[in-house]
Amino acid sequence: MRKNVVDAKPFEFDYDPNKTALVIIDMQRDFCAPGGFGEALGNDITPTKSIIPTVQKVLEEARKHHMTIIHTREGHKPDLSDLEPAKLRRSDSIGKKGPMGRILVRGEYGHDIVDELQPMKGEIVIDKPGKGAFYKTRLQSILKKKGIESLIVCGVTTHVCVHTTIREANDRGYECLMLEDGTAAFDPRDQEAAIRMVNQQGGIFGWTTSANAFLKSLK
Ligand code: TIU
Repeated sequence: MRKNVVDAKPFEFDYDPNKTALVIIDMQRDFCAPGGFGEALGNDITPTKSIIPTVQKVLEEARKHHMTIIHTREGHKPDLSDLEPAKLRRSDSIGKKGPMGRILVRGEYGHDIVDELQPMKGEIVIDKPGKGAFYKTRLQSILKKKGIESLIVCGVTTHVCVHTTIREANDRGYECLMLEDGTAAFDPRDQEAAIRMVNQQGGIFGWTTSANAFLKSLK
């Protein structure tokens, strides 16, 4: 029985917290701090940084309710052997030295998750070479083993890694609720469009709601 109900778009989202994971996408310094990958791509990181307190509140409540918590990080091995030339061609800052270490490289300070959202012991961290969290990772087998049916999705950036992950999850049969103010894009136009693209057409990729509406449903 799904006992928790959230006021969401395009209609109420119901879930069983025991079969639901909170998925926090790529809240890394590389996207939320100066000198990282986000800035190297020509963006202002103000919007991605600004959602940290909201995501922190959601994370703390999810911990209190013993939900499955999954953190993801986009990045590559130090030898860049998992970096497709086609990706490097259009993101040529990857692997270069920045103020937080080599950009988007595992083990570097900039690649890690921001202090406020650091994973706790027992929480799952998925390192991914692509935009989607399912591609070349163990995410699907972890979700299957834990009997997860629904995902609450936060993180950055909404139109890139959050969207790719939600689309991958939707095709695999997971129901996704994206938190509108728990996600951010560098440009508000992308944020607005990305939200609409999830909940349009009867919820073509899933549902969207506010962090507060989700928190209310946990109580
Ligand atoms: N460029 C951009 O908006 N995002 C990414 O490259 N990665 C994630 O979204 N994490």
